[in-house]
Amino acid sequence: MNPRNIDRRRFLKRLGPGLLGGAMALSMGRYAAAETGHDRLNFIFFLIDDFGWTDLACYGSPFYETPHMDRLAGEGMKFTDAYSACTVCSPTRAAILTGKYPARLGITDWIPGHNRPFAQLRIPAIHNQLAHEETTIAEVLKSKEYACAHVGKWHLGGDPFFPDTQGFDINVGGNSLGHPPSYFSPYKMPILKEGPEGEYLTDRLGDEAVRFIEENRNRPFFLYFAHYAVHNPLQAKKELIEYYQRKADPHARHNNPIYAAMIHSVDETVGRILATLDKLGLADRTVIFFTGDNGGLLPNTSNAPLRAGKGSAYEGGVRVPLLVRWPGVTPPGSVCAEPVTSVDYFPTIAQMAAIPVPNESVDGVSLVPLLQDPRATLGREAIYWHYPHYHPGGATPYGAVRKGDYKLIEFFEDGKLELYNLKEDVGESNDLSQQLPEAASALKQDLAAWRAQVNAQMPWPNPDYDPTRAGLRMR
Ligand SMILES: [Ca+2]
Repeated sequence: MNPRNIDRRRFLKRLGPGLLGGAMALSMGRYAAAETGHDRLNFIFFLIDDFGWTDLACYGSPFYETPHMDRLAGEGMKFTDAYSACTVCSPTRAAILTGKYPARLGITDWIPGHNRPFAQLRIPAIHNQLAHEETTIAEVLKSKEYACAHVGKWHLGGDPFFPDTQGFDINVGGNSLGHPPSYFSPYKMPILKEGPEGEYLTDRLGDEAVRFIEENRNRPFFLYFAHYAVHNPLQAKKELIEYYQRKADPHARHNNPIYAAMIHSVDETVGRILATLDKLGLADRTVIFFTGDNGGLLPNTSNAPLRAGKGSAYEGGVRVPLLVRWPGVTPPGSVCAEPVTSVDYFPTIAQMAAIPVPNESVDGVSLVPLLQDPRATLGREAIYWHYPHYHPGGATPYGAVRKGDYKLIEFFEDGKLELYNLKEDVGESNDLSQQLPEAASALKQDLAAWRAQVNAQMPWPNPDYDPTRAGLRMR
């Protein structure tokens, strides 16, 4: 049988029972079609770059001020165990848009990645763009007359692989770059029209996002709002930096005033969008997702109590905040501890929109049951990572699996295994692989079976390996 048919059947099976059942009944019953002439859900997806797990007040930061993000948590659901599909940018973005694991897509490092020619392992080549053949959630929504906007960072290929070739009607600022040359105009970025000199990029993207909502208030829309912030370079508005300088304690876990000011500006855009939805009467039928593409970058922030940060195999590299507000469905102020990951958004949004999906395989599962009841479980066996690359953040080529409370990391250079019980040891300080060798071995087998299933590319021994030059980086 054609494997695509199997994938399609699997997808439809997952989508099936809830499609016209509980989720839609719940959502459709709570609001009237009203004066706007349609009663379909809108979707806003905030993706904050390099945004750490504790970079919000509602996730425990005593320093960063995030009242609007906290409002989302208070009115919606907060996930404690949400993950990015990768420890760096591009793979996670590809996973969000397609519902497929980065390993399946062949986009396992940031585009265009980098190489260490004398390292112990040779790393596989990655695709330098998201292939046009892949179906994005924007294309799925566009097929049902949604207006789709991409605002912010794309990082999934240059021309001709821009967002307007992947289902987005509008593309503001999305190009091949992983970060802006400058957060202040002139930005000198492809695709983005310059603003007045000194305009701040985060504010500008907020303006563009608000305008898109206002212009599309009378039709269903999907706004994918992928902030460039809070990625390097650290640049923020002077008055905000000064504000945070006054309250910074150099010995505290979070203490960088520029980084705090960048978060502050992002939070203001969240506030402006919430206010716009309220003003236009759209809040009740607009679902908001808010998450990050990988862990916080050290030392810009600290992800403590998690270990390490962006570019590492540990939780600090991949555990991210996730807030979802689905009015009338997500219980206000609810907290969900089920592990979820980037590939889940595609099937979630498809189910919420009651849209039949195209003939594609999807690795994620719909989060709708959790959004209805945070104590529900997805019944999923495990979630996986595959990063056959080196990273300045500390990662050497590795794979990882989380199953229940346990996480196994397999380091490909020497085959070393590390096993952690995240429920008891969220900081991954107590490696249980020697104490629980059978559990470690079983998870290692799960990981290998998954790699085979997604055709994961493995690194291989490097004939030019030279320990004295192993850390040398080249494109
Ligand atoms: Ca990133």
